Amino acid sequence: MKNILIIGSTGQIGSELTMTLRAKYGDSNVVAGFIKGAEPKGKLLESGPAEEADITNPAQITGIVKKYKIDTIYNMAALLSATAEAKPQLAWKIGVEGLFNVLEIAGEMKCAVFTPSSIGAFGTNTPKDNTPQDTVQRPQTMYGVTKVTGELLSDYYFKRFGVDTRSVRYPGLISHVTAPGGGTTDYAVEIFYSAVKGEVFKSPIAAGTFMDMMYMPDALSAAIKLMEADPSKLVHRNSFNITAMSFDPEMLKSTILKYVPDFKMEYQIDPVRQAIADSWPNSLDDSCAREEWGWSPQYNLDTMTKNMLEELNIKYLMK
Ligand code: AKB
Repeated sequence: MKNILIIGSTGQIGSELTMTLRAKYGDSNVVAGFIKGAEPKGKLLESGPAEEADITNPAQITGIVKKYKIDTIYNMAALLSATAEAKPQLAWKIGVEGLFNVLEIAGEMKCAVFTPSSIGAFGTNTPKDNTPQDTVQRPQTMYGVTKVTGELLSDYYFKRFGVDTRSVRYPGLISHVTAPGGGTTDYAVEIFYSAVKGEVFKSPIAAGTFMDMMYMPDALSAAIKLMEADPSKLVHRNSFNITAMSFDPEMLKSTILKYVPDFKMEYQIDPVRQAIADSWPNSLDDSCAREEWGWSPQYNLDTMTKNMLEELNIKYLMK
């Protein structure tokens, strides 16, 4: 039986991951960890235990691990890329010092740890197309610095102390449930809200800027599948390239136009986000994830677009 703690359970990934893990392992076996000001609400609060779990407070995390006999921690606490550029000190505190706290506790209490990395762990001198699993990682953003450090720390704790650490490098994640905040790839979510509301979308990212993306159901299944993978098959651990699609704003617009023929998009480039996007790969090679633990996404650009529009239309019709 698994006893799971999600740190950051009210965030973009955490909110859906908590519900998916509760459905799989039982509501009472998955603790929704939150910070003050981001308390769980509705089903997330009602369906299972919830505890304040501030990643910068190791005593608080240790208390929860002991109380619920936690054996697996999903560490979803992070600032996204554009916010991390605005608040670099806080990004380090959460992304690196926070992870260090989690790894220390995991070593002592024998917990497995999942911590997401990102396409942000690469930089301008990384090969841009079909970016290999093992390649140059010299990111120019604080977000990227925390992600590379997190990958190294996690591998170190596995090799040195035997902590079962695992991770994927998430691309931009698209979801109709919880909105992202402060990310470079957020435009690929916001565009859908404009499309269903009949508004003109102003893209902060320029035409021709390709980034990897993924629909949330695939992102959740990646985390769970990797944590359940046979450890003897894992050559890599921290962190696996994974992807489902790569597109630029024009490709996304054309796909939306198939379902919303009067959709309109203009460009209003955000220089901070554009510079970050320009430093990231166009597309990742995820063959190691496919070979080592059977990674395979279910959604492509067309099926994701269709489903996003259907779900958001239901959401807005119900308002
Ligand atoms: C961001 O844009 O910051 C994130 C990411 C790709 O890591 N969505």
